[in-house]
Amino acid sequence: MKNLITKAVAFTVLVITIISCSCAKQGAKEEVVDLDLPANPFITHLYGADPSAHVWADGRLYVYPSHDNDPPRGCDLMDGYHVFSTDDMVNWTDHGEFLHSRDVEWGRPEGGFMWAPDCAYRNGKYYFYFPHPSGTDWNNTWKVGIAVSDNPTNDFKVLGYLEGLGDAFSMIDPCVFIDDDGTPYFYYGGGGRCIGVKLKDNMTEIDGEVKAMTGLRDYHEGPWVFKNNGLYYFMYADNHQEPGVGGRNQLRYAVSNNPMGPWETKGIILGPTDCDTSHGSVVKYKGQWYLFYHDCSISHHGCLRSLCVDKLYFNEDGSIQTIKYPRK
Ligand code: FUB
Repeated sequence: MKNLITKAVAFTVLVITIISCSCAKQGAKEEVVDLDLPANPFITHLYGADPSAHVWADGRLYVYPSHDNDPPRGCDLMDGYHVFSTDDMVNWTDHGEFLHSRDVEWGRPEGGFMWAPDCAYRNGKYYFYFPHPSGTDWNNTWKVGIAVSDNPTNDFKVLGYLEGLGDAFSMIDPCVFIDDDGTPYFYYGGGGRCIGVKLKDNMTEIDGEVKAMTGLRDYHEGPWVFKNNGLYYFMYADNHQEPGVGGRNQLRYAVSNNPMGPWETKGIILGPTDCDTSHGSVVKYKGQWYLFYHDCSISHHGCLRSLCVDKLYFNEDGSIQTIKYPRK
């Protein structure tokens, strides 16, 4: 009898556990922390552009922008990457300069031209991808350098550059996207041309043939790939040269069921700002999506740009609401 009661109790506990686990799964709703945003621009002590934002395992949000040096000479003198981090969007830490063109052995002798970067985490290491020319003839000699570190903010050592990418003319603005199954993808390109390719697990070699990204209406530069609800999103800067609408770049997006496209152009995430260029990233932090981008509202100069952030919202059908610029 005692044995029977023990078995009945054990069975009941098992059933309750199964039911409660399945309810927890079905009802699992991601908590959204509604953080206050800082005033834009949120970094005011130095100029920066092209922010790539990532959330790393320590729960902080990190932003890797390019650095506009003052005084500028076009975008030629951009150099000395800094990384910034926060855990509340308002208080930002500048972790200081962590990479300069003088650290790049294969780089152009005159330095500068450290343009829009990205960073990725894999197997305990942080990989920093930066476009930099290898010759004086800068726009024909772009390479994507790779630096690696055991931590996200400093000690980056330049390993070399990604080989096998093909024609270098105007090929800038690297972006690395790691899919849910762990496959890393690499995208880059300016001047109207963008390519994508898988990366090997070592994050320093391409895995297969590069492929042109197609279906991107009016693509100019600045790719950024992310995923929401199983759909891949490709954000980029357009040329915005349609007659009668200006010339300042906008951030457009396209979607696909495959991280290598073909892409279907959708809408505009950010219309023209006060800057000719536009370049940014989309990231989810504490359950809320954000757009990081740049404008020129401090300097009113196109090569002295400043970092901005706004909340980004999806509609029920997966489309993205256009952000109001400037935020009031
Ligand atoms: O910041 C230098 C270049 O300007 C970037 O590589 C482009 O995306 C544009 O923002």
